[in-house]
Amino acid sequence: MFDDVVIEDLYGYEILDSRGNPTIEGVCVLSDGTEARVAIPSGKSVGKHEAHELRDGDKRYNGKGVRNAITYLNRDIFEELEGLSPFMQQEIDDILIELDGTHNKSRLGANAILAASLSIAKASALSLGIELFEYLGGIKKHYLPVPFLNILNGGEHADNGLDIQEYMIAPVNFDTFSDALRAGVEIYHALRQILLDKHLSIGIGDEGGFAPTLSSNTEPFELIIRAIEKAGYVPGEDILLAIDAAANSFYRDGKYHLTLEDKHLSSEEFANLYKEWTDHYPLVSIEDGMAEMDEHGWIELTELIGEDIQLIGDDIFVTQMKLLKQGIDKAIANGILIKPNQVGSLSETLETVSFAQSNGYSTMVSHRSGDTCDPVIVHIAVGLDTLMIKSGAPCRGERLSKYNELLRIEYEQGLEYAGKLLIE
Ligand code: 2PG
Ligand code: MG
Repeated sequence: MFDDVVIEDLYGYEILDSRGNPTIEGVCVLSDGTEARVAIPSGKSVGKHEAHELRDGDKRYNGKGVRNAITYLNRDIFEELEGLSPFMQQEIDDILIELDGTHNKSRLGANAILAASLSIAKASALSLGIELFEYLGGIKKHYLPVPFLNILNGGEHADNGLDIQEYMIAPVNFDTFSDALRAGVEIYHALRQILLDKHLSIGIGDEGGFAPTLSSNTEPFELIIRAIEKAGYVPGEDILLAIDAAANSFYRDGKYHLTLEDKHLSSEEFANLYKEWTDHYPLVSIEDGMAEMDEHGWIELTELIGEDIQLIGDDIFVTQMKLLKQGIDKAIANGILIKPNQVGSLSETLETVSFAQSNGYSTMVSHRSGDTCDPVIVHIAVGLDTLMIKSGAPCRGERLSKYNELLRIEYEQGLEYAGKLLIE
């Protein structure tokens, strides 16, 4: 009977993301009446090799309109896919890549291509009456991922002068996802009270974490550890710490410029500073510890602490298998961040995840700093058992939509929580 179901319509329109910038909401309609929508997120601290996000560059929205990308979706992409079965994702994505014809999806736009790719997958799952994570991951056992909650924002996501972009807590020592998330929320609220008591700002950054003006890049660790204890949990046991340094943003002329502390460090010095941090604090995961152009620094950092600490490559791998492979060959990092819009199609995202997993690299699915309330990334994390997800703080609708989708999946499907797997 599925032979009869075909793609009947594919179109998009402009909606706004969490920063008030236009983005594509894509719709796929199947011949059996199924309709699925997806919304495409957008990053601020972007890697050089990310797939191209097509923006109009005219007067509307300061050049950020996406009408051209939508025209490509409604016209070129739809013409190519109309009448095809939606259940052949790989073939569909291959067609899209070929139709675009560039190495970085710059002709049609990765935003247009991903809108087609994801909405077709979502419609397929809906049409079959199964969850998207089941459609993507099959019938094997699935886990609810550990949420890495970015409760203190800095870098390009705030204007508080912190050089490090994200300070995250990972509630691991819990039996269920909902208990883990609750602990994260309690700690977030405890941190708010601590900041208030110290007369520091409780204003928030792009990802919902607080963005107070502080005096050093390690002060957030102290504050967060106090918040963990205030909420009644044990740092390093119940709750682990993680950062995304997003080091691209303060790497210039071969040095890492920690402006807040007036430190200007070589790769080696910076790697040693990370080592100090991991020795002093329950910091177990560092994302983009080195800049993407500083391969040598990456190799050095991996050599120094890669045995004990999770080192996640975001800007350096940009969810692309080819770049990950090069990194693995050079012994760079031991984990990868997964953002579908960095590569621009679902099949390529899945390919990168399974390549990472089969090479022993850990995988963390991620939102973008400009996001929408679409929780689609949750299904990639659950379906492919990445065991980790980051979607900002438990604050702001577009961040919570992912955590709430995980709560729904837990309630309806009763999946096991991955927390204890990570610390075993
Ligand atoms: C990151 C992301 C998400 P952006 O650097 O990991 O947190 O930020 O979307 O701005 O690239
Ligand atoms: Mg990052």
